[in-house]
Amino acid sequence: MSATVYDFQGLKLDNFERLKLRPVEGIPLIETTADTWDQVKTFQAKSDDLLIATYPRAGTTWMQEIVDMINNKGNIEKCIRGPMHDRFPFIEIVPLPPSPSGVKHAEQMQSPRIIKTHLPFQLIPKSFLEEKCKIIYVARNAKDNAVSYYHFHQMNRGLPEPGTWEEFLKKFQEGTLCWGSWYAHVQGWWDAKDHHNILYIFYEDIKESPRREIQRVMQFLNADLPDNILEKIYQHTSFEFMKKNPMTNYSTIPPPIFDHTISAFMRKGIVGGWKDSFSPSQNEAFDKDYMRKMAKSYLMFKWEL
Ligand code: PPS
Repeated sequence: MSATVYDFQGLKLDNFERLKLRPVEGIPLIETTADTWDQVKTFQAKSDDLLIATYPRAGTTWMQEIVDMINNKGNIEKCIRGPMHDRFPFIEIVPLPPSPSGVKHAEQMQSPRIIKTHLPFQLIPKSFLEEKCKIIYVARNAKDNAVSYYHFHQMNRGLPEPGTWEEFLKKFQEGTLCWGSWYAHVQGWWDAKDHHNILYIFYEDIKESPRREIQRVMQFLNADLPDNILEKIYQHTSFEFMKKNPMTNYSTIPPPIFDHTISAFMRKGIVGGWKDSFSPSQNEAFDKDYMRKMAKSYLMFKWEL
């Protein structure tokens, strides 16, 4: 029997192997990122670039859509001009050809650019800081973040095999997953926010009070928009709407890369969903380890709403 051959952007793909990780300055990254690291490191940001940074699965897509809606003053037609991966260069990513690398994509794009990254603070191209670019960092509680990342590994062949949930959780705690340790990531960006132009936002806070947090983002972007536009942004960026919207739900990336039948990119979009995945003993051990790793941190997360 012949293997399924998928057509992706004109490319015939079969037997697409999962990508491997390779450390860059001690952080495990996708091997194609590691291969092209010099280009990422020396990327030249412009002062009107906005960088959206997150640990993977912390709410990047949500924030991207919120920012795009703010920049376009609530004009939905403008925001559905293309899928996420076309509208926002993902700076360290090297997708399959013919898509350009994140760096090339950004270079080809007109300003003002909104750029996505999952890099820990110490690895972002220094030009973002030299140019004093605005940066929005979204953080999500470790348990929901880990569960979401696990399901994402299952459906995304651009990442290594996740193994069982038990095995995956261990790797999450050890910091050996792609983009490294969640603990160091959220803390590194937290420490950096007092020295750079960074708005630090929590996924749980957006969930709890989306209008309030959208207003914080508006303020940060110096966007003074009336209440009816705020309402439109709120509606358009709700989980239900974004899950249905092909420009935000990544349905434009088909198998063999994203297999939405295994898990949807827009999966549950809730706070506290981790309770269905963590066994009582996993939860106890995780909490103990968390206390140890975060003992000196002032970061406080909401684990449920
Ligand atoms: S990625 O792949 O790293 O860019 O993923 P990212 O966008 O950071 O995170 C995906 C998770 O965010 C949820 N999401 C939302 N939650 C609530 N409201 C809205 N509008 C929204 N948009 C995205 C998405 O469902 C993923 O979380 P889980 O828990 O897996 O559902």
